Amino acid sequence: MGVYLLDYGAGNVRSLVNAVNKLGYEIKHVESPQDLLKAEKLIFPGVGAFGAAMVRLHTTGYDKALKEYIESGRPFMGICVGMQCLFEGSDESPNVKGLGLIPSTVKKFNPATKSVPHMGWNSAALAQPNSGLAELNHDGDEDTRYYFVHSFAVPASKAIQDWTFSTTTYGDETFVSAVRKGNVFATQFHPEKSGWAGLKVLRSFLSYNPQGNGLANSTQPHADASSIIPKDHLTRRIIACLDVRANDKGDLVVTKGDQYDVRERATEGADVRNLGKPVELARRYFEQGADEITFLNITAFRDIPLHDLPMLEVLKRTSESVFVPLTIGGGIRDLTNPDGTVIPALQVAGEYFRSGADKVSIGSDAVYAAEQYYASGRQLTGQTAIEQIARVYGAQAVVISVDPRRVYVDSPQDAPTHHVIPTKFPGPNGEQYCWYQCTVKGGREGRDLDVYQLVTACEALGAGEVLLNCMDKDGTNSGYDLELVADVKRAVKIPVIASSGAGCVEHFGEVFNQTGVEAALAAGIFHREEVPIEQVKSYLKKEGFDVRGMGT
Ligand code: 1PR
Repeated sequence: MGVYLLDYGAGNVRSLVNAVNKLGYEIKHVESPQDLLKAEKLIFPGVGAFGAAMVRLHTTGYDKALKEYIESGRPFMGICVGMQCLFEGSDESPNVKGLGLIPSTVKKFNPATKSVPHMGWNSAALAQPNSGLAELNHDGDEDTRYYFVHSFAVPASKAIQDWTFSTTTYGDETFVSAVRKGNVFATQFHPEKSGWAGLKVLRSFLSYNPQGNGLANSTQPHADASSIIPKDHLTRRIIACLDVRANDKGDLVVTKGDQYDVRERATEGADVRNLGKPVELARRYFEQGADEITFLNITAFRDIPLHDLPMLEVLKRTSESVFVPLTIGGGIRDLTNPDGTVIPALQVAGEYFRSGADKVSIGSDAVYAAEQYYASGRQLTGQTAIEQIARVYGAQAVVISVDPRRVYVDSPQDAPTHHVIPTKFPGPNGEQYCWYQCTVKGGREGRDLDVYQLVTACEALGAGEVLLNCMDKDGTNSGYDLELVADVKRAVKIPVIASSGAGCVEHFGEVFNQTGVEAALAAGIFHREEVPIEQVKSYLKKEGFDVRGMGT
C-alpha cells in the first residue's frame, strides 16, 4: 500500500516515520506534486509556523495537488500545523491563506489566562462517534492523553460542528483537537509523540480500508457538539533527564553529578560515574511512563565538529522505540569545524531535529544572548540562536536550560543590579536574601546576570520553555529549590520545568503545589532506581493531580 508522507522540511518527521514503521507499515516520502497522484494514503505532519508551511505549499505547487488529493476521496491525515493548514487562515500569519477546506480560522491562545504554548498531555473528548478512519479513546478514560504542543488552535464552534471530531479544553478555552469528515482526518496533537495511545490513533488511520466516496462520506456529529465543554485534563509532566558524556574510556555514558561534579569521588582523576547507556535508559523510562525524555550532552561546551556530534546517533536510535517528546541540550550554538568553517546554531539544531529531537535546549548560548539583549537596550536582532531556531521550528522547540547558583546578600541594596529575593534558608553568615547567578559551561563560569534577567530576556527573544536547574540542589535529594522555582514561574508566561534535587515522591507534589510549574524533571532517583516513575505518578494521582497513565 502506498502510504506517503508530505514533509516540508520544518522539523522532526523521523519520529512519525518510526511510529509508522513500528506499526508494520512502510512510508514513502512525497518528492513532487506528481507523487500525490500515486499515494493511496497521505500523512501531512506539520511543525513550525503556519505561514512558513503554507508559503512552502503555495510556492511548490503542493497546495493545488493536496486539494485534488483530498477531493479524490483518498484518506488524508494531518498533524498539528498539518491540521491547521486545512482552515482558511491563522492569526499566526494573517497575510497567508490556508487551504480553505474548513470554514474557520486558527486563533492564538490567550496568554493572559494561562501559559502559552499549550504544551503537554491533554485529553480529547469525542464529538462524533469513532469510525474506521479515525479512532480516539473516549474522554474520561484516565489513561488516554495525547501530546499537544501549540500556541494557536481553532476555537470550537457550531459553524464547524460537522468537521469537529474531538474537542479539548485548555484553561478557559475549548478548541478543536481533531477534525474528521469523509476521508479527511487531522489532529492538533501529535499521535507519534503520544505513547501507546498515539500509536493506536495512527494504526486506525493506517489500517483503514477506504470506501472511496470522499467528503460526502461523513458521520453525524453529536447533536450539540459545540456546547460540550470537556474538562481541562492537561497533566503535570514528569521528565526523566539523562546527562550524557564520554567516560575516560571514551564510551558514551549516562552520568549524574552532585552539584554538577560527576566524578565518583570529588577528586581529580576519579572515574566519571556510569549509570547506564543512554538509549537503553531512555527506553526504560518511556516504558515506565516518562512523559518526556531530556538528554543533556554535558561536555558540549568543548568544540565538537558537526559530523562528530555523538548525540545524533543516540537520538536516531532512541526515536525508533521511544514515542514521547525528546529534548536535546548541550552544544546548541554556532560550532567551528576543524577547518575553521562556522556551522550556525540553526543548522546544528536542524541536525538534531532531523535525528529525532522535538526540542533543543540552549544553556550557555542563552546567557550570552541575554547579555547582548540588555547591552543593546533590549533590541531583538533576529540573529541569536533562540530567535533563529524559534522562527524556523517554532517557539515550542526552543527550551532554555538554566544553571543558576545562589548568591547570599544581607539586603537587596547589596546587589542593586540584580533581582534579589528574601529566603527562608539564610546563608552561611545568616544572610536573609539571595539572588541566583547564571553560569555557563556547565556551571564552570559565573556571569553578572541573574536568573530573572535571563528568563525574561529569553522569553522576549522567543524561547518556548524554561528548564530550570539549580546547582545548589543538583543531586542532593533534598527537594527542589521552591523559592527559585516559584520566582521564575511568576516571571514568565512560558511553561517552566522544575529540576534539581528530587529525592522522593513528596518533592514532586510540593513543587507542583507551591509553584504551579507545568513539569518536574529528575535524574538521580530514576537512574539509581530509588523512586520509579510509576511511583511518582501514583502518588501525584492520589494527591489529586492529573497525570498521564501508561496509555493503551
Ligand atoms: O551550555 O548549551 O552547552 O548546555 C550544557 C547543558 O549541560 C546544560 O543544560 C547544563 O545544564 C548541562 N550540564 C553541564 N554540566 C553539567 C553537569 O552536571 N556537570 N548537567 C550539566 C546539568 C543538571 C540537570 C540534572 C538535574 C536533576 N545537570 O539536568 O539532571 O539537576 O538532577 P537530580 O534529579 O539528580 O537532582 P550548553
